[in-house]
Amino acid sequence: MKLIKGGTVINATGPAIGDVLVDGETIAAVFAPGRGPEDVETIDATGKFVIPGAIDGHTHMQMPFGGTEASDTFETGTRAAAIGGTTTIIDFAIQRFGEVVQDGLAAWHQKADGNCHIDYGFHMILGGVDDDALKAMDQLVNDEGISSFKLFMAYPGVFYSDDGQILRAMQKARSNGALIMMHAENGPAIDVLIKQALERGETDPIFHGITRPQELEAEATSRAIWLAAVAADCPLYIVHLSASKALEQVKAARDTGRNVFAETCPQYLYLTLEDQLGAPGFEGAKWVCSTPLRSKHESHRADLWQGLRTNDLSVVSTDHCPFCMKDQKEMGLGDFSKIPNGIGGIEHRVDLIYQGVADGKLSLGRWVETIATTPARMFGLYPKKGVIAPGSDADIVVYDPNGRTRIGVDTHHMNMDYSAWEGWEIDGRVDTVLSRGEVISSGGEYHGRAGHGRFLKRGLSDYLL
Ligand code: DUC
Ligand code: ZN
Ligand code: ZN
Repeated sequence: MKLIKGGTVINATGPAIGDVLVDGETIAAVFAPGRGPEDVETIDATGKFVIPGAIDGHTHMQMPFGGTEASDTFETGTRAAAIGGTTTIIDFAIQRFGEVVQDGLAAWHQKADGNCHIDYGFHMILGGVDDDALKAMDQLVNDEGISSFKLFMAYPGVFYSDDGQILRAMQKARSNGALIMMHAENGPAIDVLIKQALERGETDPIFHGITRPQELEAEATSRAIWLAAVAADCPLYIVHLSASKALEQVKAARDTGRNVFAETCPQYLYLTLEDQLGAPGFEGAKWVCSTPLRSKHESHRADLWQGLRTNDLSVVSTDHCPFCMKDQKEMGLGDFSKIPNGIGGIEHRVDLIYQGVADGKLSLGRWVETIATTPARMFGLYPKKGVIAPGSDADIVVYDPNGRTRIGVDTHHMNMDYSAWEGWEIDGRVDTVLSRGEVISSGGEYHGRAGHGRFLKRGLSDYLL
């Protein structure tokens, strides 16, 4: 048994002073200060926060993309996650066009099995919605613990689903209780803009953002929302929402009581089209991701922070999809459309969103809710994960609000040869991390191991109507 003593326990409901008793892999009790047992190992949390281990509901380890593969393996990526206070990930298994869904899933299990430092689940990307894939959705929900499916309105010829395919998948989800996750960008229209830009000789990384205007994110978001309405209000979760106009669509749907949710990511809360994607030369390639970073001359970042406060944005995930500059991002030298899309950030989400607390933009409870509790509820892991409460897994982070975190390629643990946040020094620091009762990181020392992480069979979303 271990007693985490003297800290302030923060759940989604807010802070409360208390001592957390861990028995084996689970939380046994939360005591009023000083009321816990005395003859057990203690972890001193005086002056610190005790929060549920964070859950990153959107990662892409070893994802094949644009002729290469995301550079973090399940081993390196989950280790970096753990060091940064994330104790569960939900990665995207992939069914490619023409592939049997279950074969794509088996391939993902093979990549992850025995390699993860923390617990993990899978969503399933459907790259080809047909009769067999629709049948497979039932099997995955019923037998495999996979209760969410990602569809793409972008990337024609790769992952793209047309509106008819989307509607059929939504109808299936409505009947079996699954959640549809949507990459909402109008891919065919974007492809026209890309072709026209390249014909004009506009090849620099910034044109990745300029050819994906917010209107095409908003249009796709709106279309997805209406298609879900036609599918008897199938629950819909918009991934990596980046733009004010897309947020307006989600907000309008939620205001009428629709079962529509959205996440954003740290990169959209802090970084911009001009300052990062528009960096001189080829430097901007570091920040090529889709949806793209948005203009600093518009109100996107302020609107996204507000959306997090009002719950129009329910979750912060990373969309962790790292590529090195060397040999990977470089594939797009002279043609931005060939730069593999993705940013790595799994290690920094807890700190970057805590910075929102330090800046007065989010409450402590909302910090925990958006990075841990709501992801657990949204993706069928609650109350096993996402809360400090008796009976829950002892996935716990002791967080030092007075610490500082300096981010950079020399100190991070992700398998990337650059940092999207190079030189940033921010408030707060992950002090100690427990995964199912084991101290896997403490005071900058890492003690975890590959293979500790277990696959999580997930239930249905708590937000299902
Ligand atoms: N967006 C990215 O930036 N990378 C992977 C897939 C995606 O949708
Ligand atoms: Zn996406
Ligand atoms: Zn993604």
